[in-house]
Amino acid sequence: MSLANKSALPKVIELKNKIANITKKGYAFGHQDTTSYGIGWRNDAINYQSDVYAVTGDFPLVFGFDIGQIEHGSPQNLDGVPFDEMKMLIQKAHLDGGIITISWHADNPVSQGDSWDTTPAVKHIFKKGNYHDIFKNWLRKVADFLLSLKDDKGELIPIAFRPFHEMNGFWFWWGNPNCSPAEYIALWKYTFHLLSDEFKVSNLLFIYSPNMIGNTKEYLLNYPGDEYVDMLGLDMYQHGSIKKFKSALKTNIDILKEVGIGKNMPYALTEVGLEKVEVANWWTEVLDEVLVKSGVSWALLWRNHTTGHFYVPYPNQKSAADFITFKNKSHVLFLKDIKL
Ligand code: BMA
Repeated sequence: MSLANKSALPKVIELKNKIANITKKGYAFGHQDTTSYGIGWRNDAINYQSDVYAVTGDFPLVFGFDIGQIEHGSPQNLDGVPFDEMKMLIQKAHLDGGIITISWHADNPVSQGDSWDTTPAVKHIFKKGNYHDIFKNWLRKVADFLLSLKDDKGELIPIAFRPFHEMNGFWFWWGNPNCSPAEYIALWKYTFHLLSDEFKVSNLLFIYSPNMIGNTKEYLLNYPGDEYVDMLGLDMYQHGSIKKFKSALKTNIDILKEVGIGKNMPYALTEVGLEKVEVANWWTEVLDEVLVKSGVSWALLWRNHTTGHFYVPYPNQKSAADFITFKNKSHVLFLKDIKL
């Protein structure tokens, strides 16, 4: 396996191999902001916790974080997680053998609105564009943060970086109706170039991750090329019936798998979930039924924000018992399983 950034550290290729090798045993479980907060608690720098741990006695193997607002030099991200705390949680997860993945809900560089402000912006961020300096300065802040993620020996922590995700959806300023595929590809390449060449960020593995698609062509519509990508992702949430979701998830995973095998790249379900998990056996009868033997490296569930917006059970939640059954399956890998 190779890497897009030829100057990336050997640790990044080790991470890529580790991600690919997970599939020999099954797939990893991931959770966004798992140690930052959960239902009824926030990280207090004393107790290291997670709703996943509270229910199962183990942490996820994949730890998701988001650096939205780092571009402004803000002390905390868009969901109120202080960046200095995030850094410590990343160090701890890495020390324990976890895989770190980072997304970036970047603000709109033109309107200064949030990621969901769809004012056309992409075409203005390139050299000679009116917003080029702003964008480049934002990327410098992103680079500074990523280069500050170091382990206890002072060595950089490898990160699976997932910028400008769900680009085929209408909701982000980098999404297709708000920029063309050609503009998106240019955005990706320019971001890659700034981070890798200009700011010398050497600890990143780049993940391309569209939202749910209908066919391979759609999956690859915004693909910047194998020289700019290390791994393939896909985001997909259940909004309708179980039956419809399972069938669509299966189709989507088949596409992801076909592209992944063709490109010899690991692939993962970079976001998945059913908000509030009101289906008691969702873990074993919906998610695992589709993912078992699918070849995905991981499935990352989104954040546990409030009782109205969460994706992983907390103690006594309706799907908690099934979540334990799911966790105990030998092919579903949590943090302790990597030590086996
Ligand atoms: C979304 C929601 C938002 C959040 C964003 C970034 O899916 O959870 O509330 O701000 O992700 O984490």
